[in-house]
Amino acid sequence: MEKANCVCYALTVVLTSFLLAWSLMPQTPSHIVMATASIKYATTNVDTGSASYHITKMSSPSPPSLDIKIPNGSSIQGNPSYLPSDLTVKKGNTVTVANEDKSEHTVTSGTGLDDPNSGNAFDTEIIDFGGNATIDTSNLAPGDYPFYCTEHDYMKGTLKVR
Ligand SMILES: [Cu+2]
Repeated sequence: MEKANCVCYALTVVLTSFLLAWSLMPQTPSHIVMATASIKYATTNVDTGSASYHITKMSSPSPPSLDIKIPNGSSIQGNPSYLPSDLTVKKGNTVTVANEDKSEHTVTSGTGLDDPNSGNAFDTEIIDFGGNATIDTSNLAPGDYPFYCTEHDYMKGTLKVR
């Protein structure tokens, strides 16, 4: 047999086998295939709908703020001192402190000037009017850390590391 004829014969065998296999397969009318497809599609939509509902529920709360603001007027006793005064963070988070008052302030760990452990956990030291400071919590053991301002020790808050 010539080479060309040989190739032609092989192709014919393959094609015939394919057609034979196809004809032996149970035939499904195309409208049933399409109906099944749309049922599957509808089911998928229902699933996707419920999945995206859960995703929306999980992602909708805004991430907790890691900022402490010292608002204008905070040096006056009785005014809000730290906003928030009670902040929960994850160990490793960095807390940013913004002093928006017209006085100098600190965020110093401890219960007050008479606390012997004052400033041991963290201490921003003096933050100038309009200035910022950060508190790195990566070296803090999980727990509640009261803090205060060394310039105005009635300014108090709690940093909760989890
Ligand atoms: Cu202060």
